Amino acid sequence: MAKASQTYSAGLIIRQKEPTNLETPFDQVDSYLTPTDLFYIRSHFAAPRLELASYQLRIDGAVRNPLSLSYQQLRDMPSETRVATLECAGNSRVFLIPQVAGAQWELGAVGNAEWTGVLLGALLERAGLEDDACEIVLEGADRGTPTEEPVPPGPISYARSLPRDKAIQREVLVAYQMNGRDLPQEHGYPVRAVVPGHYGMASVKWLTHVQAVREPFRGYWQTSDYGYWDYLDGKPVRRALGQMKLKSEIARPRVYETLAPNYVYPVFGAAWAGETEVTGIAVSTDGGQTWAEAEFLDPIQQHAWRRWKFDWLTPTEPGRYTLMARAKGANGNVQPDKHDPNYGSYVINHPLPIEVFVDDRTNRLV
Ligand SMILES: Nc1nc2c(c(=O)[nH]1)N[C@H]1C(S)=C(S)[C@@H](COP(=O)(O)O)O[C@H]1N2
Ligand SMILES: [Mo]
Repeated sequence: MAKASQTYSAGLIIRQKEPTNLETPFDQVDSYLTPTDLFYIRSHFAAPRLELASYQLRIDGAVRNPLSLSYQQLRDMPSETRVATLECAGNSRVFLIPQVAGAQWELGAVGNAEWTGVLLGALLERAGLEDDACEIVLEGADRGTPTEEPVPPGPISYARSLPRDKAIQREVLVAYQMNGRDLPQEHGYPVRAVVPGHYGMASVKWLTHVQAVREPFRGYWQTSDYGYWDYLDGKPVRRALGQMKLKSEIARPRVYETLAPNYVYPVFGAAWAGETEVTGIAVSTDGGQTWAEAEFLDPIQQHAWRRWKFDWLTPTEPGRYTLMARAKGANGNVQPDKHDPNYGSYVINHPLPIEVFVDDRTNRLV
């Protein structure tokens, strides 16, 4: 019999109480799949309560046969399962100097889960996607008035579009399960999109409407919010965030942890990328002056993170040390040295400094 005091999850960190924005304590990450009750939650509005009996997924717009499917009809379609890492585009924002507005995520607005559902591409095929449809708009049932300028005149629902080419890829799911169980309320029950390789904002929760459109969707969450500056013939243009960038994070030691001198500490972390593969991890324990290779604990699997470890013989000299990890991708990319200001308060994928203390306490009376 389970003891009453048995603990299953270390719990989440509150970044915002209402709407619910909760962070994974990243130093608690161990397993390849993030347990559902440790998986971060990022919501712009209160979670809507959808009833299974009345749930309908509408698929319309630039399609030959608009259709509406019940929950049971979705469940009766062939299912697919994918492992995918979701990272919020604002993850690690707390590391930016000077501080920027928005939820002050540290390392834990990221997780890796197994998702089960039907292919978005199969639904679009059934609906007869028109040749001139360029994007697919995914809309959730949650509504409210967003806060970032420019603010729309009234309440709107959460909606994001995907380029047609991405939407029909076999990794993109209309999912009803997470880690082998029905989606929890806060993760989009009963049905959500899962867009592997893209930042979390693309994976629309409480999905009720899929609309094919003939011109690019310019909605709030691709313009006011979740946008960045790109350059076209040298001129800055606004674009919507999409693919996740290469990134590695150190889970242990945690920030400002104190370690004993002269022993082997297993530095542990995870690394992921958007559409490419993570092929190498370099770790520095001296603030980026020298680097050594870490060892992967997981094989390459596209769209999923790879955990890694590095055995660090801690210095004999007490003091403050800065650890950093830098991932390399199959396309030859490495993480940039600094945050790119074109991304504003998003895409914080430079090697994050994890400061720790080495202290010999054996001769202290504590
Ligand atoms: N309908 C809806 N879908 C949404 C959001 C939302 O506020 N409403 N937040 C998005 C963002 S910004 C992220 S990072 C992911 C987080 O998914 P999770 O809460 O299951 O971790 O959901 C995305 N899908
Ligand atoms: Mo996000």
